[in-house]
Amino acid sequence: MKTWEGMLDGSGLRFGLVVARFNELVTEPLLNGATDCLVRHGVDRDDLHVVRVPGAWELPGACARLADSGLVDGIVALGCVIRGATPHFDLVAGEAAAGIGALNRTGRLPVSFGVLTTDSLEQALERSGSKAGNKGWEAAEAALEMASLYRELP
Ligand code: INI
Repeated sequence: MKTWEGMLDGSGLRFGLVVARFNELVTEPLLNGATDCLVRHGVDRDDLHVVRVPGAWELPGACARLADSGLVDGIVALGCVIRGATPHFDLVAGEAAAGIGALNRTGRLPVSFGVLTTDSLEQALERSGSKAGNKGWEAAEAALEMASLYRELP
């Protein structure tokens, strides 16, 4: 039996961190968590490319451009969509998830989903570095494992 799995060794791997400015109170800590994760796992800071976009709606397009650039081996998409009184949440969160999912499914390089979709700012803050951890860190770890896997997988 041959098992294929990625390792959490980032040496020699290059990553894109595509981050939405909307709700930056949340997305900046997500970016810090993702960066910290990658650097602690051996990724060289010079191999990190940060791309900022206005909101989660814009994440898929920027991730697609970065994937096509050849600059990176994996991408972490970071954003935060907080439910409001209108259907806007569903449209923005749905587009971000569908767009990032479609890009990830092509398999050319991994695109992990570090987009929080919450009912309140409090829930988002809990998931960006307080009592529920940091989902930016988790998304970066997933991108790292998958980039390592894709380096090996025929
Ligand atoms: N963008 C977000 O990233 N999070 C949100 O909660 C949000 N809400 O609620 O409106 C949001 N809207 C902006 C959107 O992502 C686009 O930037 C905008 O529609 C311009 O295309």
